[in-house]
Amino acid sequence: MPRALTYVLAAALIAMPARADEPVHPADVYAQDPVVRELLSDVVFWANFEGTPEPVWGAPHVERDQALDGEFATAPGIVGQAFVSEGRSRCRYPAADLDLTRPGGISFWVCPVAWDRSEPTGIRNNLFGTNYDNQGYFGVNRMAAVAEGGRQVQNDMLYLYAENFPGANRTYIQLGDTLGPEWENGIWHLIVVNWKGSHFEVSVDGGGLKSGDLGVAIDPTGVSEILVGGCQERTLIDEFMVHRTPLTAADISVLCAL
Ligand SMILES: [Ca+2]
Repeated sequence: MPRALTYVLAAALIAMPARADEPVHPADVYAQDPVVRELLSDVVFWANFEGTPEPVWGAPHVERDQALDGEFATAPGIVGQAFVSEGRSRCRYPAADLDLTRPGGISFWVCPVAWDRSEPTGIRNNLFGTNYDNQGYFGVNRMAAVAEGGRQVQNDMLYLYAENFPGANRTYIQLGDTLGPEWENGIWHLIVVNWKGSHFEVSVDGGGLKSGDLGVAIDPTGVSEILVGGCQERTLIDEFMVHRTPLTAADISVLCAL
């Protein structure tokens, strides 16, 4: 086990009793490693799913019933416990900490558990997204292969979408033409989404940042919620964080090495 992860696990176990009434910042949990601590010092929201959907940092006053659609279940995660999303279950949080008016970023871990990749199903697994009031929203989905008339017309894909922003282009950032064997069930992946002005960037597993441009500055009006999960097929999601500044390639490498 990597040394940094050992630190994190030990610290996370100490921090586990914390709830909304006893907030814990991830920089303090990762305090043993100064590089990780520095990276996480700008985290404004953190849900670690240690037995509850409630965030341990940011979005105070979220109560369990308000923070959940469907069943809440956990399973062993990348650190401690992870949220099990299936049957479209998802965690939902006020977007107050997701200020799109300045550059920022999101990071989270995903592990497919029961993704059917044997044949085209057209199933959509929502990994992360924003809710909206008649205006722009964005998120990351897995779209299983699609068949029409016995012919496969779309590959099994992971992509970021940004739609309905006033005056903006619809933006899709396709993260590879098709999900490779590294997306077999049981393997964890780190997904990072940055936004800067009119620009979205996405990285998977520390790979190069892929980008898409809305054509106009991202307008935060109407983005009301952060949604974590919403998968049809059983999927684990863990250590969801909103960062005050976009993550650099070096930052992402640090997260990947945990
Ligand atoms: Ca966790």
